Amino acid sequence: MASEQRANLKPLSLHVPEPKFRPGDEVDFSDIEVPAADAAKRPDVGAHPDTFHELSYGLVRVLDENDRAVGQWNPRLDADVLRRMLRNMAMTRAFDERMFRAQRQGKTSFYMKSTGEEAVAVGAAMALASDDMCFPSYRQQGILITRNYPMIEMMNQIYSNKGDKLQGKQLPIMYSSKEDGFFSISGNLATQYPQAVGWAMASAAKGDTRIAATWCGEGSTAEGDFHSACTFASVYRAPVILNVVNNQWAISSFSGFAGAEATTFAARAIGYGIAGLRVDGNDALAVYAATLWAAERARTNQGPTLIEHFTYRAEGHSTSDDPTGYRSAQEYSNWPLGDPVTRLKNHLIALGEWDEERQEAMDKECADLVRKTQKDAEKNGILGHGLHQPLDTLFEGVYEEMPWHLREQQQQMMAEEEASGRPWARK
Ligand SMILES: Cc1ncc(C[n+]2csc(CCOP(=O)(O)OP(=O)(O)O)c2C)c(N)n1
Ligand SMILES: [Mg+2]
Repeated sequence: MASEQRANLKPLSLHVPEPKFRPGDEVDFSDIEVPAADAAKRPDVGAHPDTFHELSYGLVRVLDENDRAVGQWNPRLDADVLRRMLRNMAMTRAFDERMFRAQRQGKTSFYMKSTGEEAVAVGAAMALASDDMCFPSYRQQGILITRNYPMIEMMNQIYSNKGDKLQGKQLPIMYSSKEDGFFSISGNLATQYPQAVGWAMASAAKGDTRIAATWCGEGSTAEGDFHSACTFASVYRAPVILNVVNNQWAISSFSGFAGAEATTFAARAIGYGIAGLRVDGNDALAVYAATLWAAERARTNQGPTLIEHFTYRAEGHSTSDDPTGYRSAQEYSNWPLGDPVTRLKNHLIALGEWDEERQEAMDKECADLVRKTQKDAEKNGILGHGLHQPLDTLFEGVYEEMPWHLREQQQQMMAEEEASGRPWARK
């Protein structure tokens, strides 16, 4: 045996990552470096990819500890735009709260919140052109809200009811809207990455001016799709923004399992020759500024950008998850980058453009609108109100002409249903 032949060497061993804190542990995040808000330099949008080392390991921030917008990345937005940004984030949070509760009330089988990560989707959606194409993961509902997609359509999809445009064929929350440049969400992690790069390449090949943006979680970067997408994006300088939302957790598995102990996710860009930016994901202005920079780079044919949004998943992975079983509750309360909604609110207050009363009124207005919309959506049905789509439509909408073997299966299923006496077979 080889080990006997080399008895003077220590046996090989593997490093198995272990999260620093578990339930009940005292959390100490003092090792997380939070650079000053004005520390990061803003390079020219055409800068060569090999000059992004510092930006891939640092942190692009705009809002400082006194709630002021500072530094080279300050996008200098006017107060109306800031208030719109705040409202989009507050609406996303209100929507999440309500739909989470709807799941707990048994009205839908599944929901996923984006609490604590609202700035990632809203900040980016506001910086992109409204017709740029988004290839999101399941935690960027803020894009649809920012693009004014009707919330009732989202709810109909969550309830898989009569009004669901996807006819109950998708898992709740897996929205899709061609008109709003929102590609169908897929449960198969990271598939949207090569799709976004391919779409961006096609846009360039056709001489179009629209760019693509995609999002995946830090855990999903371990998928092969992430890496092949980066290669294609780099080789062809595809007009695409590759967002990695590092919310520290991938269900119960911590970011270390996707490589966070060794390096940053933004630094993945270095090996591919892509511009890499590591951004404070709880700072809506930093997300906005980084996205605007990357969009200009892409739109001027100067290449893709990989943006890591450093943030924290404040709630469970989904309604099927219970994070108290694997992480300390103190993690979120001690998170050094705070809460994105509170930070933007405090910034507007510091500017003299907002106050607590207006915030309270806005929160109430958002909650009321969500509740009213929910009532309307529920008129189209909820889980447990029977089957909302005719059963035979289960086979439709995939092929223009249904192949013979599916037609045969459809007929067989309908015959079985009719024989069973259940009412579902009736149209
Ligand atoms: C290819 C694939 N592998 C595994 C899963 C199961 N799964 C669903 S979500 C998830 C965690 C993803 O974590 P991350 O990419 O960090 O995104 P987050 O949920 O934190 O936003 C896993 C493992 C899946 N849906 N698809
Ligand atoms: Mg994650």
